[in-house]
Amino acid sequence: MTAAGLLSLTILYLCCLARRVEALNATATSWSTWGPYRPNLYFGVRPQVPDTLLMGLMWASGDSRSKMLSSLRDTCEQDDGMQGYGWTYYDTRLGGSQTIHDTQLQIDLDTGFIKSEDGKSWAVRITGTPKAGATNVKTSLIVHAAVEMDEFSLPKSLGCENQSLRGGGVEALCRGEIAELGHFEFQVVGDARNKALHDTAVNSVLKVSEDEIWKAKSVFTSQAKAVGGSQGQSVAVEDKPGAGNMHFIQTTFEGPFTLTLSYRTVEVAFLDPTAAESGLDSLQSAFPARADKVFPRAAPFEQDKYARFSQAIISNLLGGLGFFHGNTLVDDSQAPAYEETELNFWEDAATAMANATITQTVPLTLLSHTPSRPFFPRGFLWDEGFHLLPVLEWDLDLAISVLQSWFNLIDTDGWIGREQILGPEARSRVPPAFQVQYTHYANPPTLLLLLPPLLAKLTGASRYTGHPSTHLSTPASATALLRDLYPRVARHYAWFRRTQAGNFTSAYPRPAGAADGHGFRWRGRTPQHTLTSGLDDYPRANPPHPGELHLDALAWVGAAADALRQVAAFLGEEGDEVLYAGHVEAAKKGLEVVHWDGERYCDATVEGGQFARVCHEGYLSLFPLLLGLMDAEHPNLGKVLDLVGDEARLWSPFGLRSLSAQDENYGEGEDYWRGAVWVNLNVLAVRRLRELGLEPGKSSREPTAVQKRATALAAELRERVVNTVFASWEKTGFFWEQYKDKTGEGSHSRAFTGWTACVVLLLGLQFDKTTGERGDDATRSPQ
Ligand code: 6A9
Repeated sequence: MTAAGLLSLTILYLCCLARRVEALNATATSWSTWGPYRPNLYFGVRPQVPDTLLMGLMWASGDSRSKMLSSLRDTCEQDDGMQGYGWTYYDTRLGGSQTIHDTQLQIDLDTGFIKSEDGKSWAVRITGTPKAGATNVKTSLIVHAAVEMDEFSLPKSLGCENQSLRGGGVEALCRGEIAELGHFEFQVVGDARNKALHDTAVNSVLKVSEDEIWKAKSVFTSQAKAVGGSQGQSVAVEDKPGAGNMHFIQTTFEGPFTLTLSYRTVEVAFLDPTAAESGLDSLQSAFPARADKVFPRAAPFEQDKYARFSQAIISNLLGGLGFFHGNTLVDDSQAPAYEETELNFWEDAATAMANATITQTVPLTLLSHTPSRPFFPRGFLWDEGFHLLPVLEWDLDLAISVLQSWFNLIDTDGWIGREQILGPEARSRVPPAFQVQYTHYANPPTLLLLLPPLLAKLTGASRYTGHPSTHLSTPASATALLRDLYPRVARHYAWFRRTQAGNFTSAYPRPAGAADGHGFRWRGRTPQHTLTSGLDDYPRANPPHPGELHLDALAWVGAAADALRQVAAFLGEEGDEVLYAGHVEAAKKGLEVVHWDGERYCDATVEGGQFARVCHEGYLSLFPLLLGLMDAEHPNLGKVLDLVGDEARLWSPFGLRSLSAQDENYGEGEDYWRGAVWVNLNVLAVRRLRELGLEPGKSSREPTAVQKRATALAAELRERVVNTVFASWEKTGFFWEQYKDKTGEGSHSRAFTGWTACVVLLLGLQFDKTTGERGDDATRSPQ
């Protein structure tokens, strides 16, 4: 070995050692350590610790070995015959209960997860209830557990032994040790009433490699196939307990059953089946009152069915929280074509992309809610800003730790990837063409917009009835938090302005008075898509032009600047406060000079050498309103409200349409953002219209006519949107990605409890509809 080689080995060793020590110091657990943070699985548990213990539950028909192998349920899938699944009550801090209606296998499953306050123990109680009328229902349950090797392949241990007490008692016991978790144990405990068909089998698979560790189903299936037919009719796979890094504990039942999986670090006791059961019972009975307190319901949504609705929404939003760890694919080639300055820039960019070197980043970590467990079980930047709106009400600590996790991903340039596909497990759900993130691509900065409401909660300026914040309740700690976040968010904002700037050189004709800071442009568009804007197929200038200016990009800059202005003011950063206030004014000026065509707000482009506006009425036209850049006295407000309330354009029986029914593109092509009702932006619309109605008038105390209209629209829109999501949930058992403007039916992805969950924020809004005057808000802060 060369001296250099020896040296680098030594360095590697020393840094392992340093890592190891750091990890040992970090064994402190808290309520947040463990949870069902693998939302892509029907039930999967892991700690918020990288390279660690991954656990989960699979189930299948217990009729025969071949049926078992062909019906194995593991990852949430669209088409495996579930008639609804989800959390009926769930709190990230405490636990909750998920019901799974497996119509194909004729069984209802319940996974009740509960954890101790110190985070050192938890249990999941799995109950199976055959569907009414179904006889001889045999179900095979497979608990799986695996330890990851850490990045230096340091040994981690896990061993299981079969206790095999049929019909009750402990069925299996596993022990292990991982630096971050210390010594731990978990056990599977049966119930005396269970009719177990075979002895519980503990099946160990030795040395499953790093890229297999998360594939419980495929590892199990190939293992089962490898041991082959020697087992005859037996459903259980091979009974071979022992040390290994992946274990399966399988039990097959006939009829109803209960099985409890309990975990503990060895210094505390197990949550045994009795403790788990009573803990879950008290969680369940306390949950409705808590949900009602945080999300009060006002007329006409007082009935109990809306209470169950709001509980299901918040539970499933929270139940979609995932902890992700792994590398991601990035194109940071900064190819000249990515400047997008030439005509046909998207073709040049595509060529450059095809030739670019893709980098695998170092492993990154993210704690994030997810748009949908079966479809999009990973982090999406602008979605998370919506997810955190209800979470901010529910649990401030949780919202803060998610925000911190996202802001930690902001790189030294200020960039943050739009879609976080970390590690092979997350990657396995995304076609290769969509895996790579580009360092010149942006996405709406919704997370920045959360800072003012967060600040208001931290300082007590706005009402907070969620979990009492445990360590941020003093002004000093609020300041410390914002001081910590501020440089990163400011960097991200500066990155956005710099990289998504519109071109105001003499190269393109611009309206008089338009200058730098008055216009921005999403990079990464093609004739059909502007994925970076979040409004994928919303119609824009066609063909695209390097001189384009996008209305929403400018509105996001203006709103983000206003958010930063408020943080700067709180922190006493006067210079920054003035700077950001100037950016807000510039954005407002740009809206009028560049984007207003006399009737509506539009995109702008260059056409035949001339400045031209591109007007497709829809959500895009509403951004100045939605993002708080128009006040009640704004001269264009009346026309914007005309558009909102026009049945022939945006106003549908089920909420605001994404694209006007009169637009030539309405319902055309992919028909994604071309008419369907999206809940996230409808919620912003209700909230903003309502605020406009409540704004104190400059000249009189009475609301103006336009304010009364805003209030009336808000009140009516609120009811329509809630009714739409509710009716569809009641009928299908699912929340949906979007709703059809013609029928109100849910469409695209189901089990979409991402931003659709924001509907819960509408339940408590009160309006006095008889007078059209200012209403009161059950969720408003005391003045
Ligand atoms: C592509 C296909 C299984 C599209 O909710 C996440 C995003 C939003 O941010 C965006 O505004 N959704 C909206 O227009 C879903 C996008 C999913 C892209 C995945 C790969 C995977 O097929």
